[in-house]
Amino acid sequence: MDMDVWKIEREGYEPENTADNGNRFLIGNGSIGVRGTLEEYKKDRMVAVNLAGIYDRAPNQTWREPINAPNGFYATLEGQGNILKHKQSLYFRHGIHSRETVYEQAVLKIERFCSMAEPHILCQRIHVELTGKPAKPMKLICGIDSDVWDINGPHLTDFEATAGEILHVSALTSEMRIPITVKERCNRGQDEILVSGDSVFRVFNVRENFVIERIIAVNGELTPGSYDEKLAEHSAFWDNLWDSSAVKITGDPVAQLSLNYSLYHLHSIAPRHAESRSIPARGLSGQTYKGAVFWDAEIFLMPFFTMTEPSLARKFMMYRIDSISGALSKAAGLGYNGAYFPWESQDGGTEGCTNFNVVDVFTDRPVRTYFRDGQIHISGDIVYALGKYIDWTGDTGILDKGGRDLIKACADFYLSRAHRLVKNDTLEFLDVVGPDEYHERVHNNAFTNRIAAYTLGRAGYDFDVRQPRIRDGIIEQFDGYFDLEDVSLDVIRSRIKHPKEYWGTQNGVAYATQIIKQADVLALMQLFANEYSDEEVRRNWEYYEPRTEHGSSLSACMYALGACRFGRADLAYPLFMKSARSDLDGGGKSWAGNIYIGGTHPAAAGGAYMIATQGFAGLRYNGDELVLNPTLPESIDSLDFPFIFRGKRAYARVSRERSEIRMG
Ligand code: IFM
Repeated sequence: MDMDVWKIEREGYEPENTADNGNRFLIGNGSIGVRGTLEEYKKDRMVAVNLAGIYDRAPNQTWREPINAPNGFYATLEGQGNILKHKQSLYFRHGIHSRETVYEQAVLKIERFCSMAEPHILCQRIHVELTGKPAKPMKLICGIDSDVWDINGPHLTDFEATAGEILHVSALTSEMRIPITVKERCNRGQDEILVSGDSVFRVFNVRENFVIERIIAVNGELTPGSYDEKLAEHSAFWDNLWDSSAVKITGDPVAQLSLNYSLYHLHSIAPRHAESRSIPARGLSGQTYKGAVFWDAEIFLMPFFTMTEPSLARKFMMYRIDSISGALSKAAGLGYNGAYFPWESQDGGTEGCTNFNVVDVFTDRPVRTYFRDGQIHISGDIVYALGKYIDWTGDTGILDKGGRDLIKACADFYLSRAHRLVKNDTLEFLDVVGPDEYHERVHNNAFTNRIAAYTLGRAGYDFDVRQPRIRDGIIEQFDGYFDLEDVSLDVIRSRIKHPKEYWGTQNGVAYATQIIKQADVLALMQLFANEYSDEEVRRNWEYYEPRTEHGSSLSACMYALGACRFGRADLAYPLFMKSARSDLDGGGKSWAGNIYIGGTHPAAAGGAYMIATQGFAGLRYNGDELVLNPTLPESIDSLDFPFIFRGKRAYARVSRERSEIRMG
């Protein structure tokens, strides 16, 4: 039987896999993300109805994080007996989550989705079949449950829970007192209402086979229409998205499923409903990483949206343009000119990154980190993404909407942050952190210097920026990197004393060695691909890859793209699968010291798209024309995908025999 490349399923009731399944089975519509937890779960099983763009700082907490709304999908059976069989599935072509649980006395089937057509609407259908002989009556309790997961909460206060025909829970965020409301209507009258603290439930006495449909509105009004009508609109929305974005892979159904799944995630968290919004590093999978937007959005997500839905890519850029005040004040606060964008950007472009971003597992004390002060590449990453967006779409109009000012402000920041060498009048950047966060406070990180030079150039400034040493064709990641202890990853692992210990900062096991967290020089070579020959990429790949932990999900994609450059699809393929299956397989790094960093990995999903289209198919714009330079893995016979270039629909088809781009 052919494999269904649009569906995942897991058999067995597995509360021990709550965290991974919560990510794996996530549904969302850009405005709301609902973790793939089961309907009867409570906060201890990480239930989250994550709201995009609303942040709060709970009393006595040091940082803001996004809000989880009360859970309108809550449902549980009573009197059903033990579990005999259980299956959880996700039909990701249409973003529909299902569970089917066979109990001793009943079969419970629940289907749910976050409407793509109406971004504040959630829909659920519950089906109970009584299987006892004779059938045993039982209770179904469903409603709005306020017992949801909070990492640094509680974030909601002043609850009101009421029930008439409609269930209604309202609350205010604790810091800014933003109203949060959840309303629910059901197509069938209940036997009883239960108001329990801040939650409200319908209780049904189930005496025969039974189906109910529930429509839930989060921060908005309930809208007319049945479950089936809403499902039809939602599914049609998804079909349109796939028409303009799906990459067809022939010959390798597992690769096809994995890439479909990656693109599903990207679509589910894309802020289509907002004018100027971006995507947080952990998507809408909870409060991890403070719901903040990192460089992930510009470097790893923008390519997918620029190619398939440029109007959305524009919103990402507008988010940075509209939030430049945060970047101006961050630069000013540190004594610099121009715009230094937040490393972890929250609402209005405020910096979410603290100076103590890791908690040491040995002392349980926060450790001073320099991501906030040192990852100055972020401003250049934004300018780079804006430049690429304009080159690809031809949308120069964005320059007049604030893009030009943003580029200039970022260039001004770099000029004031740089040291100018008297000797040869070049600029240096000292005390920075590159993409490899294990080495903080380094000088002249190659990636940072190049992206700063790009920014200065794009702003029309004429300065030389120093590039680090090159030894035997290998670019030194930063000044003095080659002098660090050269040990293998195995040796580093043998030095670890605690499973959750953080490898970076000055006491970390990697700090004084050449072991790096993620692609750094290889990221440089990918972003500025036409400045390096295939042979240079190969040499650097072979040097740095064995020294890379791939401790960030952003790493594999850059190495896969590098391997495609020198024709080694066999090396790229496992890295492609690692990126595409990051949330399917789960088990990635979930701790930075004592801080939980688990959740979904949109950058890896975006990276998988880049590998398929720019790596395997080798699609790029060389300034004059679009070209294809394929490096197909053995298992893949062909790739077909649509994209939009300069406002026009195009299709690429790549096979071993023939490659072509068709416009129109
Ligand atoms: O942006 C990344 C960073 O490069 C590595 N740590 C995780 C961040 C969020 O994904």
